[in-house]
Amino acid sequence: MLTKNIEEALNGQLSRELYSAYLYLSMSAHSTNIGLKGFANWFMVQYHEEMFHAMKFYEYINLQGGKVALTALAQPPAEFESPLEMFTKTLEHERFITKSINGLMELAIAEKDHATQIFLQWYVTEQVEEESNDNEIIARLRIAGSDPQALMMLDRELAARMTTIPTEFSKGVQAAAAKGPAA
Ligand code: OFO
Repeated sequence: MLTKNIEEALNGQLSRELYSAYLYLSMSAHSTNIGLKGFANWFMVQYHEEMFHAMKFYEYINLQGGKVALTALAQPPAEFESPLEMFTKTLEHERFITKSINGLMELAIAEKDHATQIFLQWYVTEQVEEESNDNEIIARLRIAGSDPQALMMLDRELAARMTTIPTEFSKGVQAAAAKGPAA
């Protein structure tokens, strides 16, 4: 069972995860548009990951007898000056999400909601990985500077990123996850 406060906070985070997906889909579209297929792939994989994050909240709210309440999503930015700007914005956004998850955890602790604390633990760990990935790519982009060859080499590396989470969300996250990674 969820308190009203927790239910509202979980729904807020569900919207933020959906916005994250929307933002990275926009970055993927921009990358395709400027001919960086590897970057486009990396952001498309990230889009799927964010949808997975969102659907885990969706499923948890339902599982606990709460009501999912969807809200309008803001329009994401569509133009970026450079790949470095995209990743700087990505890191900035992920830091915002980390703060948001931490806030949710503090609320769950204050309300003595142990189940929600356990549920959120996965996101706490995930955020460490997400920020670390972004920091690593930002460092690589800084080293590449304005060298087009170095940029294309990084583009090839990012093309290799594969989705490791299930994408059949309509079956429910748990059921889809039981089938293992998406092809
Ligand atoms: Fe990018 O971790 Fe969810 O939002």
